[in-house]
Amino acid sequence: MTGIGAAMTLLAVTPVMANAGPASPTGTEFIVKFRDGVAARSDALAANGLRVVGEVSVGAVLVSPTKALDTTTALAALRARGDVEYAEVNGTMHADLTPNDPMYPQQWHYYEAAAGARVDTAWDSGLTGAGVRVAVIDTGRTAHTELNANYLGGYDMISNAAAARDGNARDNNAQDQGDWQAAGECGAGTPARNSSWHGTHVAGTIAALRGNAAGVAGVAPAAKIVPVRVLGRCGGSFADIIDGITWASGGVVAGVPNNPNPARVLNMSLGGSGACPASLQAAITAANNRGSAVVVSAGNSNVNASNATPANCNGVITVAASDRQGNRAVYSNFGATVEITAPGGETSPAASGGVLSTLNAGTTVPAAQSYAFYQGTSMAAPHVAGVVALMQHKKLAAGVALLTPAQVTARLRARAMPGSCVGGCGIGLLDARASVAAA
Ligand SMILES: [Ca+2]
Ligand SMILES: [Ca+2]
Ligand SMILES: [Ca+2]
Repeated sequence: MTGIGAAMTLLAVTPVMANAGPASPTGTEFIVKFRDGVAARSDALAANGLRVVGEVSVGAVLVSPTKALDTTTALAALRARGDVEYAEVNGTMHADLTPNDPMYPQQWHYYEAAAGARVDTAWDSGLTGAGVRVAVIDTGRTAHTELNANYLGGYDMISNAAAARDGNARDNNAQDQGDWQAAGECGAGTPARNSSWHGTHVAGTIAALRGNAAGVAGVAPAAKIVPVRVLGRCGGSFADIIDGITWASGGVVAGVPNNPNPARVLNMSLGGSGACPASLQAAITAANNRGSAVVVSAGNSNVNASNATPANCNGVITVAASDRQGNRAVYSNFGATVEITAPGGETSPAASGGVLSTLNAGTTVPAAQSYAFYQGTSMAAPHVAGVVALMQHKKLAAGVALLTPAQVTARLRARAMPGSCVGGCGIGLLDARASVAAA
């Protein structure tokens, strides 16, 4: 751990429908074809509790029940008739979606057999994260055409104006001002480094626009991002991060207007060393009690995450990182506090082994939007956060209560795929498709 005392740092290592899926019967309508020369027999249908509601262009009729009936029984009765050629459920198809985003083929971390998180097949459910807000507690936001439509108002929670680099303390503008540093600026021996635009990368994995014929795709491309800026020059303080968690989840922070967009998924791709501070634990527990699942990175030090925080706090979903082959990434922390592993990639020997997402090209202050491969447990966590958004979208679409944080964790873990890991990587590799099915 480098940098100023009691600071946490970001956890990226900077390098450089067409065909039908299985039908989903609604059970409410049927397509019935009477034999050629036989007009639709309204009396026969009525005897089966059905009535014609439309025509289908192959000479069949669309029929709807006039009373509650059992689908199997109704179909059997129709098919037993000599004048019925066929009768079947008017089912549902979904796009077997292959995104048209030109950089999607480089996002191996979504679809490759070895270690991809099966995001592509999860999308076949039609779920997009619509209606779900995900707080990205990180370096803040930058303008990007892949993200602008999905940003909601966030907050700059950095209380030190020098660290914030925007000339003031806390304010309602979550703009990432850059976290570049000169050699030694953040403690003896710390290297010079360009701005990371870390929060922009994390946000892109969660909710970059998909299907817009541009750039990359996010895991939950219709989820909304609430950017909460807590990391600036030389990292972020515990106090600011704690208040960020409280605010993001809908709690009260003195001197700050309440968040109009409380998030039920929080992503924290950041960490420091040591035990979980009691104050940080209290904030996480309170967020859980408000219904917010808290997804955190395990850390990038190739050590047991028991000494990395917030990875070691209770009530968080601690995410380790895998490489492109499904092995624990060389840098990833591990151990009993890890709940699950997701793709974090390795940018050596080839950058393309990292996770591709949105970025900014500025070396210090923001400049043009861009894309880049990063590696890190910081990149793994947002895969999980995006999948949680898909899971909660499923509950919203069904009009039922959202999953509690404990239910989210249990469903993610009930359905993970096996991976290769020495030291403990939780239950295994994230399986988006199965997690969504279990939600
Ligand atoms: Ca500020
Ligand atoms: Ca896109
Ligand atoms: Ca844990």
